[in-house]
Amino acid sequence: MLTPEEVVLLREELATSKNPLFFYDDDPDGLCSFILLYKMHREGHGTIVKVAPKLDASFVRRVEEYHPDKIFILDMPIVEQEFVDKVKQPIFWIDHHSPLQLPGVHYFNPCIKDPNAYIPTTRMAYQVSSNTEDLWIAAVGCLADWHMPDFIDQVIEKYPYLLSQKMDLADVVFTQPMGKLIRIFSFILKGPTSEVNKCVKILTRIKSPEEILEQKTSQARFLYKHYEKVNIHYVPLLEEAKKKAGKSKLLLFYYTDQKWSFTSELSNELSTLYPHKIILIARKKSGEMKCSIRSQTTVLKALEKALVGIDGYGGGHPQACGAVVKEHDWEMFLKRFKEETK
Ligand SMILES: [Mn+2]
Repeated sequence: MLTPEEVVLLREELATSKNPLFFYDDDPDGLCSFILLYKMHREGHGTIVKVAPKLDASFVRRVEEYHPDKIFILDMPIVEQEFVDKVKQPIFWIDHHSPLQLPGVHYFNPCIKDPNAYIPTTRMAYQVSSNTEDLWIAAVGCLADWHMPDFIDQVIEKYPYLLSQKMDLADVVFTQPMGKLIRIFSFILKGPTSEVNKCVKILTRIKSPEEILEQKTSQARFLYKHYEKVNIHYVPLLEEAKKKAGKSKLLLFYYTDQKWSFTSELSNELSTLYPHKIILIARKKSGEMKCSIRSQTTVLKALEKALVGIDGYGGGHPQACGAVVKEHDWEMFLKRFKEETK
């Protein structure tokens, strides 16, 4: 969690910013962090960081385009020094991946003090915004990042139609209406950029989760339609992946799709269906294998070892991580990964 001093500092910096630019990760935790902070003053712009989980110098263009007075980076595992050096604005980076301290950046990461802390960025953004009207958004961001928020009792009390009682994280995410809301947030981020941006804009104006789930307004209907369009592509892939669950400890599923990335949604859902297996979902795109890995026991170390000397990179959290491996090194990587996870 953020310290009280950090909360005060971030509130002050947001309050005095006339045109903040937010860069955020391409997942519900990133999205919810942005919505919570943006709604405090409704100033500035948000940019989703797609393609790779890092903010590199190619994003300097965005800064030049929007002329922000401050930059806020949310839930991004990597920021490149070149980006920091090229922009003149003060940078505030809130994250919960492996700490990476860069000179010239105001950095907020609970893992610096406690390497085992697991506090999604949304949880910290909610500390800063502390607007109870957005309790449901805070819950979506935390749960989507596989974290049971400390305010779950409030969620049950305020939104019994999302979650009726206390239960396991996996049950909340996959058996309750709350889970559907998480899926909607996740699918809002998929599809053509212009449509995604429109959805995000709409989402900042939605007043309650009920509005979306019951499609009460034309804006909510737009979001729901987008979700359904994406879901049509997801469901058959999940069914196909389930067929790959055999006797082996590893559930490996590949698919090729230029347009739709469902690797993390598939790996999350499969890991709860098959809790004793290591799940490896790989999507082939542009000569690379983009992977999402899940396991109930720690798997990050095995991934790091398997990647040594391989043309690729990866990282993340102990039980949920990702990697990108060049196709020509894939077989070698897979062989090593199997050995490391035996
Ligand atoms: Mn996150």
